[in-house]
This record gives sequence, structure tokens and C-alpha cells, in this order.
Amino acid sequence: MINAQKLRQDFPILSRQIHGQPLVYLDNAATTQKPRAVIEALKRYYETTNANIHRGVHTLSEEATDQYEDVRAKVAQFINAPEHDPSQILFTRNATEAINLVARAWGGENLKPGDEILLTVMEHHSNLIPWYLIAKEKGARTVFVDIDEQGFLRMEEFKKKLTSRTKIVAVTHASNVLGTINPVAEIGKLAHDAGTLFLVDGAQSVPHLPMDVQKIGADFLAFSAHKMLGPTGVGVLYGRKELLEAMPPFLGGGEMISKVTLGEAAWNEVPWKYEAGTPNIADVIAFGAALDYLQEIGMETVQKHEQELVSYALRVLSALEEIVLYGPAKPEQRTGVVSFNVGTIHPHDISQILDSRGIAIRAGHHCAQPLMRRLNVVATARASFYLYNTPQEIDLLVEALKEARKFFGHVARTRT
Ligand code: C6P
Repeated sequence: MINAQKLRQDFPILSRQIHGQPLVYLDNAATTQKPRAVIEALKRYYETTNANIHRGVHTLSEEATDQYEDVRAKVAQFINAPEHDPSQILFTRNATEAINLVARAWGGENLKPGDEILLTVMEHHSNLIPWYLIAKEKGARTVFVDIDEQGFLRMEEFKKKLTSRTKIVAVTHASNVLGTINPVAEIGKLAHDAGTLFLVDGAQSVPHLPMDVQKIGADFLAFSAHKMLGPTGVGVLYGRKELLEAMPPFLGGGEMISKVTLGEAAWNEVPWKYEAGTPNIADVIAFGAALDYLQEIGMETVQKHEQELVSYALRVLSALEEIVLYGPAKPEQRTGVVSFNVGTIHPHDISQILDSRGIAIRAGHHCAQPLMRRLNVVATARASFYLYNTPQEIDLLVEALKEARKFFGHVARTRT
């Protein structure tokens, strides 16, 4: 069990006041707060180890290189990459860049006119636009699987749309709007049986549940450090080694070459073939502290805590008048993300009222405009939880929503 009250003491920002009220941070799907261990790792690196990596033959450079490469090994272990081989882990700027890398490097080389990329209507723009761009360039097509009324993927439709034309299936593991956890192991098996590749967008799953890339059969997995207690500016792409070795580089420059002559170049080995230029050394090293922190607690425990919170949130929120909740009804079928609308109040207005009480949520289309259209809304309000959130914070959310309803109900009445 997580003792969230105790754990909160590790997060300096959580003792902040916003508009004179204690901060209630419920925007964790956008980015999470950072424990002192991560902040200190960053400071320690700059105060004691700062140097460029892989180049200098001096103590600082060697220490920085070792610390940076140690994190690659930690990530390989965290997601259970085959044989925990670190060369399958690439550092990018974020999950978005990781997906762009696959679309450009793999798609640029392998997609042909008439080929299909199988996606779903619940994808974040980061797992749509890179595919739209490469599909246009290559004359390939994007195909979409719908959801049912509860927010689950229509698997019968998925099976029908998975054909010999499908060259890659790219699906989010967990929706950033609905919280739905997709059956990725089943999708991976179907994709491989059909002879196609499988990319998993893990931006909303790797931070919240135990990840095993081998179990889910992912050929590629993308996620961001900042959504799992780590710093901004670090993303991860896991790729199967044969694929990474066969693909051409994504960006060119220093570090990613083995030999350069006038007009010709040969590429470095993986993973460095994909890490052109000086990487985000400090933040990768601090990400290592975030992984240690999560591993110390255990990802099963993190998931269980979030399920308890979401279970409580669904119960108390559904008792509010005029509320519409989106996504699966059962807490065990979702992550700690709850999207909702209250009557005709615009989500931005809800968010503003909550902010005046120190409560941070997100409102808008959540970079999932096709899903908003599918749900027949322009926007939703969204509360998203993490390991430091408490049921008391959900009570504060509910009280503030009651106030918002009273206030906007009053405004609506005085206007008519
Ligand atoms: N979703 C949210 O508030 P980046 O920005 O690259 O770190 O993550 C992109 C991304 C990819 N896939 C999914 C499913 C996501 O939810 C996100 C980021 C944030 O929902 C910011 S829009």
C-alpha cells in the first residue's frame, strides 16, 4: 500500500499554495511532479560531473558517459526488454519524437503506395500526425478502428481492418482521455499473426502499470520521462534490435556515425546511430533517479493506488448532478484518468473555477481531436491521478465542482 501522505513529503512543489489554497495537483497525465531525488540528481550532475559524453578521454566525461549509459540499462530492465539489452533503448526528446523516429526511419524505408497503417480513433495527435505525414509522402493510407459506447476498442472491427495491406499497427496502450487500457497483448498477437509490425504508444501506460514489452509483443514502444516523475526533454523509444539495425538513421550529425569521408558516411552501432548530436545528458541521468524511485515503490503498487483513487473518483463524481463521465465503468479497466463534462459549463470555465481553489486539472481537446468528435463534444475536463494523490483531494475536487455548478447555473439563469 502507498502511504500517499508520507510520500508527498518527497515532492517539494506539493507544499505550494495556489491562490492561498494548498495545491491539489490533478493534471498528472499532462506531466507529473518531481521528487527531491530527481531534482537533486540533476543538481548533483551539474555540480560534480558535467561533461560531454562518449568523446572525452578524461574523468568527468567517462563518469558522465557511465551514468548516462547506466540509465539506458535501467530502462531496458524497467520495461523488460529482451535480455535487458540496453542497445534496444534510444533516448529522444519525448514520446512524440520517438513515434516520429519510427514513422520517418522505418516508414520512410518500408512503406509503399497502397500500404496501410492501422490506428484507432482514440489516438493522441502524437500517434496520428507522424503517420499522416509519412503516409502522404509514400502514398500509403491510414485506417482507423472505432470504439464502443464504453470507450473500448471494437476488436471485431480491428480484426476486419487488419489485412495483408496493413504494414504497421500503431495503438495507444492507455487513452489519455478515456483512461481505457487497450488489450495490447491480444493486438500484438493479431498483428504478428498477420505479419505486420506493432508500435505501442506507452505515454499513458509505462508511468502507471508494470510494463513488459515481451509480453505485449511490441516491436516499438514510445514513452516520455516527464510523465513518470522524470525531467522534461527525455523520451524513450524501445525497438526490436533487428529492426533498429535495419532502419536508416533519423537525424544526422555527430555521434551517429562510424566513418565520414567527403560525400559518404557509415553509421554507428545501435543505439548511438539514432542519437545525433549531444544528447540531454543531465535529464537522462536524473530520469534514472525517477526510475529508482518508482521501482522502489513497485509498479503493481502504483497501479493499485491509482485504481483505488479512480474507483473512489468514479463513485463520488457520478453522484454529481448533470455530470457526464467518459470511459469504462470499471476501475480495473482504466488508468487514473477521469474525463467529464458538467451540464453545459465549458471545461475551460470549470478549470478556471477549480484553479481559484488551488486545484489543477486539464480542460480542452487533450490533443485528441478525432476522439472528441467521436464523443460528440468539443472538449472535456480531465482529472488525472498519480502515486501522491489522495481521496481527500478528490473530495476537494467534488466540492469545487458543486460550487462551479452553482455559480454557472446562476450565471445562466440571470442571463436568460
Ligand atoms: N499527452 C496529455 O495531457 P509528449 O508530449 O511527447 O511527452 O507525449 C505525447 C503523448 C503521446 N501519447 C499519449 C497517449 C499522450 O497522452 C501524450 C501526451 C499529454 O494528455 C499532453 S497533450
